[in-house]
Amino acid sequence: MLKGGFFKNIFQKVDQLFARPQRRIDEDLYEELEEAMIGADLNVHTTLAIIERMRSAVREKGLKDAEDVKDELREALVESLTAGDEGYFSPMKQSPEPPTVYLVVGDNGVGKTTSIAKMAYRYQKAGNKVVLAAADTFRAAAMDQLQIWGDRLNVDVVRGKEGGDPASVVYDAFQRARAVKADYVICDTAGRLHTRHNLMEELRKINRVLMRERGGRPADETLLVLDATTGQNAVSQAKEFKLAVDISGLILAKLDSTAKGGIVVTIKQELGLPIKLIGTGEQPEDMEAFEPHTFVKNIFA
Ligand SMILES: Nc1nc2c(ncn2[C@@H]2O[C@H](COP(=O)(O)OP(=O)(O)OP(=O)(O)O)[C@@H](O)[C@H]2O)c(=O)[nH]1
Ligand SMILES: [Mg+2]
Repeated sequence: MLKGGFFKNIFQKVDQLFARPQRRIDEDLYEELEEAMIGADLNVHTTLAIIERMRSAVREKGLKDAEDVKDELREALVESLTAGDEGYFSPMKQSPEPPTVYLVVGDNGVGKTTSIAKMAYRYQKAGNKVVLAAADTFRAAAMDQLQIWGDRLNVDVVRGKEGGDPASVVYDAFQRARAVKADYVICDTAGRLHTRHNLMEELRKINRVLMRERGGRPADETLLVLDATTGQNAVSQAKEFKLAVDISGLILAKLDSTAKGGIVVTIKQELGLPIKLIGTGEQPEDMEAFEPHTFVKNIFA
């Protein structure tokens, strides 16, 4: 279920333009809309296309009411999120035989560990057994943080030594999961190493170890976490990760903390990577599967 309220901010400036009393459909409205949409991190290309679509709808359907234009905007947003790519929204892949393995990657501070805790909470609540791999061996504090979540949620955490080999932590977690017949292994990874090159090499090595252990099968999903509050920077990060590792989907964290919800559309347009989950707060239950219709419905209060 969607938490009421948090989406309200996301497109607030755009929404407010329609809410003014006696709002007329005129050049001012289009101009203010354009500015507000771009201000909400919707990319320029999409913004202009949507405004153009509004203009023709107003002409062809003889729309008079600003509320009707808002309906056009809603439809256009849903279409930009769903069009052109049948496989864009797909459920999380499962392994034909347990455990299913998810690798969670992303820059430091974006929300990896918290998102993993939320996933663990979700799967466990649905009756699954989960093992977490604290493979961010670069920082002891990072492993501690996952451990704290594990203790709080009563989920098994497999950890290594500080400075140890992350791939061997993933290996150990996988073996543990097999031994205890767990359904999921979710692996936390480092957000920062001495060099970017090392980080990408490490992620590739983790997948090589998984493939060796799983008869050629890498992680079922390699999920890149992006911080929704960082806008275009998140898009650049994704492009960089995408070049180095095979990202299968995105977790968009901190959507509750931004007024720039247009980033969701920009991600689809510029990256083509499906948003699988969205983060809506700091608590374990603050995560939703991403669904375009519900999302668009909710960004307008
Ligand atoms: N409001 C909000 N805060 C979030 C969300 N997800 C994560 N955070 C917060 O963002 C901060 C960083 O989250 P972490 O999960 O530690 O991020 P990380 O990617 O594991 O960071 P490193 O391990 O340092 O690379 C924490 O204060 C989290 O509580 C979210 O969806 N909403
Ligand atoms: Mg972390």
